[in-house]
Amino acid sequence: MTVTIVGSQLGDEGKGGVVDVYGDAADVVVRYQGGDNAGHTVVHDGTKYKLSLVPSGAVRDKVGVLGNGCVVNPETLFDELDQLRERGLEPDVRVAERAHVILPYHRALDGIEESEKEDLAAGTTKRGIGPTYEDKAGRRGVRIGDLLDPEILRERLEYVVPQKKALAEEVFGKETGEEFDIDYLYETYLEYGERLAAEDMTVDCGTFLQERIDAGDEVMLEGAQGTSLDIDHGVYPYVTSSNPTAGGAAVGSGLGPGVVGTGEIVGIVKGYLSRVGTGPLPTELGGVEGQTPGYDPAEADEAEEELATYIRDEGGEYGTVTGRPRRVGWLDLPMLRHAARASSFTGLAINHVDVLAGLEEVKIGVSYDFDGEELLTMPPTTEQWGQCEATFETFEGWPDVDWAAVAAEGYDAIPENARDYLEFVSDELDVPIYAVGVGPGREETVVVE
Ligand code: 2SA
Ligand code: MG
Repeated sequence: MTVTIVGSQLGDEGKGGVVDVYGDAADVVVRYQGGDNAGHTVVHDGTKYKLSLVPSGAVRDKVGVLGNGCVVNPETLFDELDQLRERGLEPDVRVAERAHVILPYHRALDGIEESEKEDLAAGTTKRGIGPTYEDKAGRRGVRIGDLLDPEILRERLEYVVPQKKALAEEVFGKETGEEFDIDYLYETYLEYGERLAAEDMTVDCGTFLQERIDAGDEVMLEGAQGTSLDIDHGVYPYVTSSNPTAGGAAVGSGLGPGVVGTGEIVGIVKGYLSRVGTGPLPTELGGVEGQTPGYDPAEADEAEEELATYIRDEGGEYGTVTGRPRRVGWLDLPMLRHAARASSFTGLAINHVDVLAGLEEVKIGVSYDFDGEELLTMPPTTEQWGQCEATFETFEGWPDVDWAAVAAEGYDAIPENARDYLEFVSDELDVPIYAVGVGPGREETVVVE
């Protein structure tokens, strides 16, 4: 059996606690898309681990797999593994031979393109994710399996590196260094290949996973980012370059849709919205300069700004690296209907219910007004989405309580108004609630029996 975890909004939905709960029951934890643009905090035996690439299960004595749909930066991979080992763990991590390798020129180009694109910049994590997927689609990528074969690696680099160098130097007018040097790349990445081979880390992912399932193992497929950041179903071009939606779990792991589709598919929902970077956001509260399109602080509604700041502070909605404020907004049901359909959610985990506690009233965007027409789901273009005005339904707020005690007691201990809010969302999406997050860790994740 499989359990697939999918972000239903814009990433950062608080997958950690839910991943912890389901990960405990799993034998194998697989990432099926993305790379070191994720940022999962895993708490195990009272210790916090920050991982951006290695699947969370690796800290819990599970087999962690980076599937063929991932883009892998070997430097990050080995740094994270070394860190785990320094803390006394013995992580068992496998990497799909079909997964693509993030090379230093991908990171360099990610930075260069972001600064050139201006208004169209997605505000990427600059980890080289987009440029690596570009090369994958362009059939000029380097795969993990290529690192194991010196001749193939040399051949691939000799073809692609001069193109990348010309792009950086001639199109963008930048000076380049060793990250565009064939010999340097060859030596360095061959060494990574040797280490992968020495530690017996590479697998034929789909076959490996199917064998584990046939032997009775539970497999958790851990999505990163979220539905509205999906390259197909998200708010293009303000998206990541992979498919976080559940179809991506099949394609990116090598398991068939029949396997993924007969398992559970849990949509992770944050009880409100937050967003890093630009693009429309119909249920946004207030705005953030430089991120909210057309935002002018001089014309902002003071009460709304206060509310936004309250939610931002309570939810810790500030960039982990830069500290810059994230944009926040009310829950957006059209966005969630779109997510539930695209991924066939069998259950929901709704997080951060504690963050909204203490507000007098809480709103949900239930539909959009698009030029006089009522829309119940997201329109296909981002420009249309930008013209949508949210129609809200208002709910009575709930008090701030001892959430640890609530978590210990179970679902019925959640304040009644919060349960009304949660059940409204579940009814509208026609998907049952499997879990409710009332704090960051697994202890604060209420599993609905
Ligand atoms: P990139 O670097 O090419 O993927 O950036 C493209 C856009 O995608 C956004 N992005 C994210 N937004 C929120 N959370 C992200 N990752 C989570 C984290 C992990 C998760 O906590 O870091 O949710 O699983 C994430 N990754 C990419 C980015 O801001 C650009 O708008
Ligand atoms: Mg995060």
